[in-house]
Amino acid sequence: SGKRLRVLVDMDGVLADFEGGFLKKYRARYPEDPFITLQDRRGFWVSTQYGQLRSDLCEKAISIWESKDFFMELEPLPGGVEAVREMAQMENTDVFLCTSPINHIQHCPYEKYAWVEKHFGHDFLEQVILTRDKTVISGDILIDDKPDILGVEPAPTWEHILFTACHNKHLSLSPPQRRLLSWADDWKAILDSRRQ
Ligand code: DGP
Repeated sequence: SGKRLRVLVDMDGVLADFEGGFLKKYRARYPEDPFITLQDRRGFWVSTQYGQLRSDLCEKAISIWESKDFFMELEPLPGGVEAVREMAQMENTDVFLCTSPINHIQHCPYEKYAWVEKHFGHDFLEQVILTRDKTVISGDILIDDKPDILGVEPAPTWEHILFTACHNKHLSLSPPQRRLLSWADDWKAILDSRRQ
């Protein structure tokens, strides 16, 4: 029990169901158009795969997450809010929510804060970090569903733990990269493995 452990937790795809929320609203808005089931999702960028399905679907996909209330109304993923609350209560442990807002700034940044206030309470707003470059944020662990987290810092301080999502579950990781399969998986053991 030496220094404090700092854990960075991503929001979309880790705490908030971006993929499920997207598909539901896409199908409601474009009922005549083809869609990609969550089982068939591949690659982090939703708009890329929709654009490959049919070129006009790229911008239709983008229109969904650029809409008002999209981020605010995302459902929590199972066990995530509870796990982060518990993590934040642990001794010698600091938790921050580290998330990249989309570049369409109208709704997303506000709604990400509002989502945190709704599900964690007002005080937890202190823990929010909005950044487009997670490599410049220091921490011991980053739990994130994006396979490649790149930025200007070539040697980030954190170990990236890949949180399993529909789009990354088929990827084979190059060792020593580790996964958290879900919030039912042993996240406490991963934290303990990084404690001094
Ligand atoms: P993060 O999960 O913090 O790395 O943020 C990435 C954001 O990008 C998240 O809100 C999901 C969103 N996203 C997913 N697919 C696409 C896409 O094809 N284009 C854009 N611009 N954003 C996407």
